[in-house]
Amino acid sequence: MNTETICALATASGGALGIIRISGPQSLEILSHIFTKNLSDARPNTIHYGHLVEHSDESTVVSQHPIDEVLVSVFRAPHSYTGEDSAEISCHGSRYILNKVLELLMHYGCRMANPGEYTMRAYLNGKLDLSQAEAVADLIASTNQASHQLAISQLRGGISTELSRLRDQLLKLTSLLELELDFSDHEDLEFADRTELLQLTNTIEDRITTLAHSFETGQAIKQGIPVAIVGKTNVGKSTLLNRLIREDRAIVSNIHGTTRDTIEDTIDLHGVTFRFIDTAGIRQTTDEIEQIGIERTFAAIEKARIVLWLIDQMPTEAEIADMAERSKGRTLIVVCNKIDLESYQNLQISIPDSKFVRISAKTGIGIPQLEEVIYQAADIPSLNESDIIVTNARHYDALVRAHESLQRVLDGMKNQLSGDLLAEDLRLALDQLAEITGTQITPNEVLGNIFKNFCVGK
Ligand SMILES: Nc1nc2c(ncn2[C@@H]2O[C@H](COP(=O)(O)OP(=O)(O)OP(=O)(O)O)[C@@H](O)[C@H]2O)c(=O)[nH]1
Ligand SMILES: [Mg+2]
Repeated sequence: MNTETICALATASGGALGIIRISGPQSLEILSHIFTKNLSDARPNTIHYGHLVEHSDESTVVSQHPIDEVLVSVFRAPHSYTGEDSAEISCHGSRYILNKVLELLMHYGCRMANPGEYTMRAYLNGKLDLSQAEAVADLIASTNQASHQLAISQLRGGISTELSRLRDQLLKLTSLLELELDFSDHEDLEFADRTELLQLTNTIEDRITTLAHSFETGQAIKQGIPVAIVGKTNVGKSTLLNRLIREDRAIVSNIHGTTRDTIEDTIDLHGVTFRFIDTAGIRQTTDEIEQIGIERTFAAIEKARIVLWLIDQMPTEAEIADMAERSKGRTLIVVCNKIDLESYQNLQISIPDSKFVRISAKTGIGIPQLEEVIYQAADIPSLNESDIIVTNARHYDALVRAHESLQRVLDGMKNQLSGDLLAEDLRLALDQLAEITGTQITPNEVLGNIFKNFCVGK
């Protein structure tokens, strides 16, 4: 248990209200110094109306300066967010008031909280496991339905439950192997059936592989799916970007080479965020700056998951081959633009493994269809509440290592390795999975890395 009492502003400045959080053993005593009511014996889960006041001179008879009219919520250990005695003061959102209150709380013995310190205390006090603590930060950062759903599911223990299931299976495996060891002196005894062991190991390995693979989807959902809009100059790339994001973001003109640098903006399609990147048009040029812009276009293709290749005339075989090569590993969508003009209406092109859509970026014809094709191309599985998707790089890393350990177990089984050698790798896999939920002692350095990215007050 922490002996220090911490305080911090939990809300962003500029709102009508500001909430200050206090947590630690002295919370209610310290708060009582500046509140018109003594809260030292306040019952848990109660809300108290009163005034925050400043005492001008504590040695003489009370001279109180009112600071604000507030509500104080009182929580008691262990039934609070942090697991400690704590309180939340709802003040008016004035920067002056909030600073004043923090200053007074510190005067009476609070310390300013570090980023994520409330959640770290919740973890250390066993209120949350580590993956749930991380989900708190994801929840606050979630910007769309899908990332919100993943964060909520993780916060509610989705990953933790799944991992504890895997852990049980690994423990069963370990005990079967140990059984084999215990009886290995008795040659006439039937040992644990290795085919059964192999099956169980395969099942666990499969599940870990699936979880690790889900990280790609998790990343896409969390960070937005990058979609590069590329093509020759003047085909209407910037017009399309503006149309998709419903805003005049990029400069549009009939001068070739208008866009020099990449321009990025996002929209949500069916609750998933897509990051559209408008790029400099591809052409031969001696202009040094334009050349750099075109290099960035190629870099944008490399980073993209979906490539929209905009055309307004039939590309040559060489151009098709070049684009197919550059967009390898990504979904290529060939978008024929300007179909509002008669001369552009009959363009047809077919490239293996790519999709074809006809639009007019200028008038909006075909845009809903294009959005649908883009959404399908992202191949985001429709998420059920029970789906476990890994969104955290630390979790992914631990899963990959656990997978390697299990792979060694499998190889060992195939090579008739002895049980004690196998058990060693099994134990390693168990430890690696435990890192995710932090059920084992987590080094301070790791904790520091996790919580430093939280906001103060969380
Ligand atoms: N008729 C018609 N004109 C279009 C359409 N889309 C774009 N344009 C016109 O084509 C010209 C070029 O559009 P931009 O969006 O600037 O083209 P771009 O591909 O971004 O060009 P660069 O930035 O130079 O590579 C502008 O005059 C647009 O108004 C369309 O669907 N129909
Ligand atoms: Mg442009």
